[in-house]
Amino acid sequence: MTLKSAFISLTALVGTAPALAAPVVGRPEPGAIGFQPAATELAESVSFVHNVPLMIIITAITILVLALLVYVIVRYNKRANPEPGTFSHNVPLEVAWTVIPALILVVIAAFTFPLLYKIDQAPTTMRVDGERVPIPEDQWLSVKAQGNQWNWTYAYVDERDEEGFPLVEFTSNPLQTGLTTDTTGDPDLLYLETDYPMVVPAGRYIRYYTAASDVIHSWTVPAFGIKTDAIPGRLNQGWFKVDQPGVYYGQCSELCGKDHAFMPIEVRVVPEAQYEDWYETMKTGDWDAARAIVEDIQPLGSAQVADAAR
Ligand SMILES: [Cu+2]
Repeated sequence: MTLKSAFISLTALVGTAPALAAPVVGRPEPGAIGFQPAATELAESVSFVHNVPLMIIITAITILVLALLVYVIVRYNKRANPEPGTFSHNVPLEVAWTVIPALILVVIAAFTFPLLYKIDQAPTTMRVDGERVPIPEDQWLSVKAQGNQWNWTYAYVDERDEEGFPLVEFTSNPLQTGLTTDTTGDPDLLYLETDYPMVVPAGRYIRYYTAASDVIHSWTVPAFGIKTDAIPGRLNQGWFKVDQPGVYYGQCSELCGKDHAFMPIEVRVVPEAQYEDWYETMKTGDWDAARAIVEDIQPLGSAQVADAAR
């Protein structure tokens, strides 16, 4: 937590923050280190693998190598050891320094392979009242994020017209052009805010597809723990579920040309009713009215909180 976010939490505690302000929960903080706070189960798993097993292993390796170096420097320098040994090769040692690193990789794989599988394969069951039940198809929402030089087009593909075109499809442009003279938007969120953000309901399973119209891009939201290459002519997919409403920011994460740094991803996670409101307004074609609907993010009702927690 940075000083600034500590200050924000503090002002929220004493009640000076406006009641309906959009909670920003996923964004890079100046001076922060480590991952952004996890907003999904996937991001929690990614943070755990990084912070616990990998951190323990890398710390142990670093300490061992440092200790060996210090030992060699002290014990075998020219003064302490004027007559150096003339042997070469030590079979047991060479076998050990080949086999032990291989075993360490196997241990790392035991953590990372299941995680890769979990990220890749959408879940089929969910927990309701402590029991695992199949996820009903209506719990899923499909959104396609198409990368373009240099913005994203979002298509809500579950509902389509007779010709197969999605009823809601729009392009999300950065508010900031990246020029130093451009003072549009919140200076703390430079390059991250968009005109028409992606909007999804809290607590629902989101299946996202991603592709590109020109070069390779990458659809990435750090707080969700997802990063999927958007490739022309190929449809990649992934999934996420966010229980906490808020605004989550990401950026294209594949070098894609001169404005690569200016194709932000803004995802507004809102309660179900607010989402429906936004979606119906988008269908009428009045994008600005729809944008206004998700400007302030409503808090979850108590029933929804219970729902989201399961
Ligand atoms: Cu890109």
